Amino acid sequence: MNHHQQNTTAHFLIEGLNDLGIEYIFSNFGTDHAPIIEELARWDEQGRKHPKIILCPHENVAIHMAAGFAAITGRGQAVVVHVDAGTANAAMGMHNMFRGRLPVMLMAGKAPFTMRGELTGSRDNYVHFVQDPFDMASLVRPYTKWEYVLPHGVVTKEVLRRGHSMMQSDPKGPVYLTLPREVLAEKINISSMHNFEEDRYGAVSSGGIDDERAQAIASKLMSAKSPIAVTAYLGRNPEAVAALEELALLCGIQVFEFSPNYMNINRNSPCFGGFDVGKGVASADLGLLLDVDVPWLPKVVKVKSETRWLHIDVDTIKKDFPMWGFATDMRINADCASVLKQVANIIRKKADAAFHQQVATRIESFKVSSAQRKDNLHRAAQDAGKVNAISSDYLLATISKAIDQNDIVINEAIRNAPQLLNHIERTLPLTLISSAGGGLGYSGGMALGVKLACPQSRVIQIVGDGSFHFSTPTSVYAASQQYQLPIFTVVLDNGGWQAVKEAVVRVYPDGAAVHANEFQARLQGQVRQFEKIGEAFGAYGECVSDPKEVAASIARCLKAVDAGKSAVLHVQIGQQ
Ligand SMILES: Cc1ncc(C[n+]2csc(CCOP(=O)(O)OP(=O)(O)O)c2C)c(N)n1
Ligand SMILES: [Mg+2]
Repeated sequence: MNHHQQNTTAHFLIEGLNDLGIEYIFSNFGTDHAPIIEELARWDEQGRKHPKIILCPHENVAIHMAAGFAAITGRGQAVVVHVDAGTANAAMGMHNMFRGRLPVMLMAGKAPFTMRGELTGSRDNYVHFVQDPFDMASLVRPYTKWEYVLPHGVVTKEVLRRGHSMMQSDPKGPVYLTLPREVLAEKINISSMHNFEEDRYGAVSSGGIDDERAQAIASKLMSAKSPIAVTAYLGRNPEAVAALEELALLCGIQVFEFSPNYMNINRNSPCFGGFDVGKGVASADLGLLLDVDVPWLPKVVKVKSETRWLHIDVDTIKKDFPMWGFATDMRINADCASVLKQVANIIRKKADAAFHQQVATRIESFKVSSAQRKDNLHRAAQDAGKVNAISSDYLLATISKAIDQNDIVINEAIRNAPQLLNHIERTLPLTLISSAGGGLGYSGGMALGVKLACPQSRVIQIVGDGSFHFSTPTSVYAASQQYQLPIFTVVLDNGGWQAVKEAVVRVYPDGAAVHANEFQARLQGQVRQFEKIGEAFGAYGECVSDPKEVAASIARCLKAVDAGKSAVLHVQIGQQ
């Protein structure tokens, strides 16, 4: 090798991303990225393979595409944004990914620091003076596990490996790396660039537990009369779903989900208890909290003091929650799939006929509440509603019938989320995804990222009208068109922010706002045609206001999606 042969830092950045196995760079470029864009052209010219660039007209879509891709695959990708401005636009997505423990490497260029042409990449534009804030990383610091400024090209690959291992280690999450322009343009000797292999520098995963604690959990479960489990994000790992379904059947555990980010248990399992944790808590003598941040609302759900709680979670202490407040009797920081399998193995060996009989009787008793739940849902879905006030129960039950079990639903239905969760039957892991964070406008970008990860599945985004506004939809359908990622968007139009109205009613049930029926939550205007926003970027669009038309509208939209176009269905579910 010629020891004086050189390449730019930007070249090694691309090479380093390749080494990490990064498949996509969701990008929104600016003046800071000139050295990267130049290198990409050189690589293309030489026919060298680099991570695929997905251009996103808005950073909100870039970061949420990475979120959707990571939610399905577990593999964090790169997002490249423009200095502080792009970081600010991506910050809400960073909040969502941080709360969802989703890995992503957000990279922002940094404005050049030289002013007189001292180095390649030196300041040559007005904005280079104004896009250099004192503490750029503070924009996303509350939402990162790690942050760094690339100090010199010679450590590019080591820094990338470090950031990648951080984001992929349990609990996973976002990292932030900033790249000064002169550093990107700097020439580095090839001979000084080292490799940092995954097997020696890679991520650390949580695993199972010692036999003693597994035995303790097993014996508590075997002596419980009415065990329940509450979970929200165990379903990010299909193996954990299978382990939970098996253990629930083995021990007669009734499983509840509260504000789930994933489908955690097959809805057809006799042990699935639904989403009303309060019902389970009322009679439970033993509760398992499995990968859950907020198992219930303490103000609403009263827990009996006699109930014992075992908490198994990738993050038991909730290290990023300043306040948490759920008492547990045994806290185990571990991987749920491994622990549940360990416990099931012990119980299988210990269980006798009497235990199996007791469990069978218990599971039989679940049938009553389960049948009642299904009956209520069936009844609610019978009434299709009126013109301009289509029932969301009916709409979501109709969508459920029209889609396949492999199709993936992204839930941003907000006040209609209970209807979505209850009516859209899911039986397979990773077919229902929601954001763990509170930043609205995630579902469009996430749907695109999910479609990228699962080209064979249909992706259905169900979103409130307010959230659709937040989702930067022109950017969603532009990217959908450019990269042939068809998604089906259903906009639930209730004329604004029902959640905001309900918050006021909860705090001031007899207040002035209730009396005046004014909650500052109506989004009104003579023309509201959400479907046209899709149409403007090549999507198929429809608006439906008559319940009789719902099934046919859905069918036409799905046909368009199957033919390769996105579809936007604007549904009038009635003014709030
Ligand atoms: C970025 C962001 N801004 C504001 C909010 C506050 N917020 C929470 S729910 C909500 C209303 C959402 O409206 P929509 O999607 O139509 O759902 P609906 O409440 O009508 O069911 C708002 C504004 C938020 N969570 N995130
Ligand atoms: Mg709304």
